[in-house]
Amino acid sequence: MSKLAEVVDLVERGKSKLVGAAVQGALDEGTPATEILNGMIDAMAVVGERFKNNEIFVPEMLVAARAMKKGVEVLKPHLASGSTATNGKVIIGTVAGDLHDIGKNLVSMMIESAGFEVTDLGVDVAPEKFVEAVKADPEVKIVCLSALLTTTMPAMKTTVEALSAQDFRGSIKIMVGGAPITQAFADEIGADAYTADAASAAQKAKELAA
Ligand code: B1M
Repeated sequence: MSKLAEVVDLVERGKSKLVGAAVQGALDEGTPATEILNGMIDAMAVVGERFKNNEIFVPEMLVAARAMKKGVEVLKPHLASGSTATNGKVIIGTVAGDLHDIGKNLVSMMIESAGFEVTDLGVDVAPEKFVEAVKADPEVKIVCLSALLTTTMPAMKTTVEALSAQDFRGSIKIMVGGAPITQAFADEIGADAYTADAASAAQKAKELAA
């Protein structure tokens, strides 16, 4: 089994203690960091499919998530471009009611490495918290919202509405994303941009801040 295949297998099985060494092994074999990341993302999709089919349950999803986080820790220095540019300030969070943070953390990491200063409000973030965070720092240029559940898509809408009701709306851009989010939904709720993955989120942030 190649080291990359081992990483994928370990994430699927939630073996967080072993993943770090396997990721390092894959890097040592010359596997590009993005390929390893994509392998781990695919592993999480497999985990999600098994959950949907009732083959595994929430605890198994949780350990797989922990394993992926361990892998990303080792990968992080190899993914970040180390850009020293200062493109501005970004606030990011997962919307109210939603505890998924792996995708949000990847978006945060990629945007940071694209030269932004990122404040991560965490998960289950109420609309008012996003509003307060922007009010507290007039230099914020972009607010990034992540949602992984169809049931928390309305919270994303409410958050965009809360931000749009503020005087500062004209000076910030709102970016949205997450597995159930689409361009059509982003348009419907009045977000400025939707991107499907972390790398394109970083690219879009640069465009919006230019
Ligand atoms: Co949950 N979960 N989960 N879960 N979970 C999903 C999302 C699900 C699709 C699984 C399934 O049924 N197939 C399903 C949602 C179904 C739906 O809404 N239609 C689901 C469910 C149902 C639930 C619970 C309700 C289960 C329960 O309790 N009965 C529960 C809800 C808890 C809550 O949030 N209130 C729950 C709980 C959990 C855990 C806590 C156990 C764990 C999360 C741990 C954590 O994040 N720390 C978990 C996990 C791990 C998953 C799956 C398996 C993996 C998610 C993940 O990390 N993927 C997931 C299945 C799946 O996604 N196929 C599933 C990897 C990650 C890199 O991808 O987050 O999509 P993702 O991010 C991508 C893009 O979406 C994008 O960039 C990333 C890639 O580059 N992106 C953005 C994300 N945010 C962005 C923002 C942007 C731009 C792009 O701009 C701002």
